[in-house]
Amino acid sequence: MPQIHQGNWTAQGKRFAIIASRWNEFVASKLIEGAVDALGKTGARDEDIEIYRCPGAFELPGLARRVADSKNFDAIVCLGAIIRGATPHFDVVVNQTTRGIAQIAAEAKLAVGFGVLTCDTIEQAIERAGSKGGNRGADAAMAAIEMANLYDKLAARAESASAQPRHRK
Ligand code: INI
Repeated sequence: MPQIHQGNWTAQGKRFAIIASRWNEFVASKLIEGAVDALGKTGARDEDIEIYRCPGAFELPGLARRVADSKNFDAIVCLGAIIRGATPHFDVVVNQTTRGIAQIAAEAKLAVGFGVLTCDTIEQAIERAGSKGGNRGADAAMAAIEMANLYDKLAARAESASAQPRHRK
């Protein structure tokens, strides 16, 4: 059997930053609630969760980058709600936000959960923020927990490999 490497869903002992925009605050606050609830249920203590707020989704990547650079966290969870009905520049905001957060997820040395809703209507957003479509804030938190644990495993493996080189001269 090949070895399978994946992270588990234990948040205990890890530090989390939730980064959330205020646009469509009714939806954003539900995403935050979902994320905090998921982190708590999987073992994170309140003192290990910090919440950072910014005006809109466009500001999320800049804030997320600085929070990542602070090196105070094992994972960040990015949350927001971009709703087409509310803006003619929906596509610009969506593209810049997703591209910016994806870049941090690929480059920064911590786990990143993506819980930014991109919906046509406020009703669709509400559905995904704790009513019948689940809560994307909670989903993003669970993804961040899993990836933080997987990155820890990779780091531990790299450390033990460098302590015991396989190919000696
Ligand atoms: N920001 C959002 O987070 N959601 C939106 O739906 C939205 N709309 O509709 O425009 C939005 N725009 C603001 C943008 O993110 C920036 O905050 C703004 O352009 C200032 O830089």
